[in-house]
Amino acid sequence: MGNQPKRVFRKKETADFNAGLFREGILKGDRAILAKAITLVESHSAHHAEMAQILLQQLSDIESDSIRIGISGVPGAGKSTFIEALGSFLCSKGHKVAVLAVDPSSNLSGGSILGDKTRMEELSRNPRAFIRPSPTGGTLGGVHRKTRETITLCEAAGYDVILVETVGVGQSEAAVRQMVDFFLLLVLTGAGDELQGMKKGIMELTDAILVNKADGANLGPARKTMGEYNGILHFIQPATKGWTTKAYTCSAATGQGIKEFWEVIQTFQRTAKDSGVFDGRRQEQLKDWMQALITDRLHSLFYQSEAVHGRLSSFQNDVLAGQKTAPLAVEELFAAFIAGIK
Ligand SMILES: Nc1nc2c(ncn2[C@@H]2O[C@H](COP(=O)(O)OP(=O)(O)O)[C@@H](O)[C@H]2O)c(=O)[nH]1
Ligand SMILES: [Mg+2]
Repeated sequence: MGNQPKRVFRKKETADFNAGLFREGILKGDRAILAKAITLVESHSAHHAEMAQILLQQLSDIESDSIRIGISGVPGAGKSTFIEALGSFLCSKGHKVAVLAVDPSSNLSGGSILGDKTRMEELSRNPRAFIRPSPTGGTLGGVHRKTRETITLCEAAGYDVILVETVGVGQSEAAVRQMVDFFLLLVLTGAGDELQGMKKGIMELTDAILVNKADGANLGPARKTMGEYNGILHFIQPATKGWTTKAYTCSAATGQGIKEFWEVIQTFQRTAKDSGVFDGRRQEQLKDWMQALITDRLHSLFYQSEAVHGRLSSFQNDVLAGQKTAPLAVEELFAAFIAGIK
């Protein structure tokens, strides 16, 4: 088996692409094959994208009893340390844990989770864990799509806890909320200051707020902060119907509160499954995903069209020069676009 994965990928790619072999490898939990499949999903080549779609289609019948958890928080909140602690705990309980990242800024930084691998040293060596840095390049929409497909691949490979980390910038949080069952916000003490700057919108996305670094001299302040968050959460519409978003404390460094947090997740999963909210959300997410794909597709079809390309800048100039109104310019552009695709 050891040599197979390399051969699958090195051969002349399209004609010989053996989705069946990939499927088999993934179902066996072969990490090398899983990594290669993710590389296909993340690739910018249309050709690889096509191969990825064939494979995803072949995996669409795989059932998975997974939980997808989004984890957000400002840099320094302790996300990586927390994922290391939670991930290692879950692996020891027999779970298989995949850690993915959505980081639109990684185009520039080269992927923050990479540097973080040192903070996830134990987890990255654990045979039950799989850590994948954020795909680089492309728009947030593109990164979103790739991460969604990567989740599918990881679940097919038997990973039943999917942790999706994101940096605390508004847009990526909303994108991650769209692909997870449970959304966690990690915060630090000093809620007073932080809450002022924190957008209510982010709190509306969360299913739990964890005040991290509740250890040593910080234990008291962390508990106080938890109380403050709980006070505010009273006035905020919960992210999940039938679930009350609450604040808790933990120490990712000592492991205190990690087991209790997992119990919260399990209660959430049970409650949301019993009420139908869990499956309902996943269905909604599939619909949204499809909608996003259509929008993406239309967008690129429009801007890549010769008819649009050839006219866009002169129409823009006309509008700027006051020779055409913006709506008229758009009307004419669309007329040209539609004529071009007929
Ligand atoms: N005392 C304490 N320090 C922590 C805890 N969690 C993380 N840290 C430290 O906080 C810093 C930032 O943590 P990191 O996991 O890299 O945060 P991230 O940027 O959100 O991924 C590191 O120096 C960690 O060692 C904790 O529970 N207690
Ligand atoms: Mg980090």
